[in-house]
Amino acid sequence: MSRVVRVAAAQLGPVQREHSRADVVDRLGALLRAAHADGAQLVAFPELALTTFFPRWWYDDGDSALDEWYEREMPGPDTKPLFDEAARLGVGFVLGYAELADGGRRFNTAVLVGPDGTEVGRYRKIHLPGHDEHEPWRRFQHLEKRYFEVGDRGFPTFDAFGGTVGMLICNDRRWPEAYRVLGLQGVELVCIGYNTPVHNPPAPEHDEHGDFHNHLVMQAGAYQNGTFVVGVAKAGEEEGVPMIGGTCIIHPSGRILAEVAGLGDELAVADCDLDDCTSYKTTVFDLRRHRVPSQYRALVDE
Ligand code: CDV
Repeated sequence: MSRVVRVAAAQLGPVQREHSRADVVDRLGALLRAAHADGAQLVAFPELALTTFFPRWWYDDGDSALDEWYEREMPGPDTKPLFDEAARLGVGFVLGYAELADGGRRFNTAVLVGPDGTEVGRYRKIHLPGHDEHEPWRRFQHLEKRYFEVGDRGFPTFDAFGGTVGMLICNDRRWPEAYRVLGLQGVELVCIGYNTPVHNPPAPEHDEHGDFHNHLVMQAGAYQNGTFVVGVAKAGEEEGVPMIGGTCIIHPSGRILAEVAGLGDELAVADCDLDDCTSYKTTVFDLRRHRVPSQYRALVDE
């Protein structure tokens, strides 16, 4: 039986502060319909897709304005139309959002939804970049360490779309361990949403390499674990902060199969034959045969 999954990486252009959830869900719906018209079975949306990237602003403790950026339920009243539309079309999707969970816990989350519109599983971001105190010297803040807890579910994989699917979120993509934990579970398709400013305040000397580093880490993660990788940006100038694009779909060879051209709402679509993972997983990256975990203690010792 063929294991070809037609995947659409659905890049979002900027979402400004004044844009409502309903505005954004309309845009996501339009991308979903365009992807379906192109034959896609799975549509991947970016990290924190429903709002502007709010960790760029400082909020005092207890400021209720912060809570407005989070979803208390998924789907909720604003996102239900997207779930309904996806189920009507029979298309699955991955959506990044800020999750306000039981007990007031806050996570940067991605949900995987099947073609029937029900949740397959979710992932809570583990590598939270930035800082947790106000740093006024920065042109903009990056307060993920303050506004989110480290994900508490590890790096799960899910049986879906005829294969083994995992998710990472933005900064996770720079860490080889994240892909490897998924690789050890036989992952065949990894969806990664991101919001990456062009300017990195602590290391402006990296700014000129932003697009290169984005593809470098995702292409390496794909090849070294014999998996497809779908990288999806929220791109363009958001609230005065330019963010990179580079949304793409990467083959287990590490080569880019499809890539968007611009920084707006745009699709990259590719047929991902999950059986293409096999020759990598059974030869050079046969992880069980060739890894030497007894020599890797430094990876997990504090
Ligand atoms: N949203 C992110 O995780 N962004 C980081 C930036 C801050 C470097 C990234 O790794 O792209």
